[in-house]
Amino acid sequence: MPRPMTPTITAFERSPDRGKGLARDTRVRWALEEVGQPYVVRLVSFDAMKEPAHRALNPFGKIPTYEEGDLVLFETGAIVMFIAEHHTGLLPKDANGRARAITWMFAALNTVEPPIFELANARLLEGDKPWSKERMPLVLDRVRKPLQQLSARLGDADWLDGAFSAGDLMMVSVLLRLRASGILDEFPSLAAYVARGEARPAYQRAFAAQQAVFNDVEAVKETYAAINRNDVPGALKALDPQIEWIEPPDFPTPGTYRGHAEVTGQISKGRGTWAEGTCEPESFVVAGDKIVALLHVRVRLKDHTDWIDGRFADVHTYRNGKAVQIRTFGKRKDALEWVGAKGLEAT
Ligand code: GTB
Repeated sequence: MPRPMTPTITAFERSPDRGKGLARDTRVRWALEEVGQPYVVRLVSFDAMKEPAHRALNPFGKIPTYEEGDLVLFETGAIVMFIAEHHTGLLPKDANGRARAITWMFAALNTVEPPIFELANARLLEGDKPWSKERMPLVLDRVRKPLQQLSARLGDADWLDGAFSAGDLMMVSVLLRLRASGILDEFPSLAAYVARGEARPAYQRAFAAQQAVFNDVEAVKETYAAINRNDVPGALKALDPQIEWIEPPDFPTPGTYRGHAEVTGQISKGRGTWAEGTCEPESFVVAGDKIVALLHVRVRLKDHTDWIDGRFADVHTYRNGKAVQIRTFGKRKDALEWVGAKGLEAT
């Protein structure tokens, strides 16, 4: 059963893996998908993560975080465990089975992930050090050892302890980080185990959602960048031919515009009133297929000397990589409420 208050998680505004699902919000999304809990995602930039507002949620300045009403959680282990404990589907009903599933979550995070994390550091951050080459066999050895032991324990079972659990969700998420290295393929039973995890519909939805964020948010940014440089064809690139743009009465070009031709007229007319200035997205909130762009407009209109400085929001609905609707809201709060992200207006 979904919880009465929609939880909000945080994720990278622009994931360094470009949507390959390796950032840790994917495991939280997966858990939420497994239990059928809708959620909202607030995207944060690397800079915003280090600001006091984000550190109040996670003192270490990292994603993901989880907010539900007054509750704020960080650490994916704690978040996935909270989700598993408050819904059915990720932990067995019997007390010992639950404790064993939780044991596997800890094993994933405490035993299997640290050497994998160390390998990533050795390659990405220390690859150019004079001692890096000499140290690498030792680092690889530390990755392979727990994998051999895990593979021996899994044997030919589908999951680690009976039915799929939060323990498997965490273990598969951790092992997935190894795929690019080729090490996973040295352990065919673990590679098959990971493939079983990835084949789960809930994983597929979680993966698609984080990938869509990467692609679609970049497209939304490009829409505003094109408008700012007065490149109307550029602004249309991410808009579906059947686009519908709804602008409220108190805006410069109020009305509903359908299709590229009408939207071209709308953008050209609105943008044509500017002498100079910009309309920039400050941050993004994602709810399902809806991306809320929280906008800051600062423009000087033609024949005016004063500047208009305001904040509002556009909600872009994305389907198959294109915006099918853009709905403009004068108040950010109304846009967030409209997508079901009530309570986020203060951020
Ligand atoms: N122990 C914490 C948890 O499990 O929640 C660790 C959280 C964490 O490391 N978060 C990372 C982060 O916020 C993102 S997941 N980093 C930003 C920073 O430290 O400034 C780690 C991650 C990042 C990128 C990739 N990638 O691009 O492939 C994969 C994994």
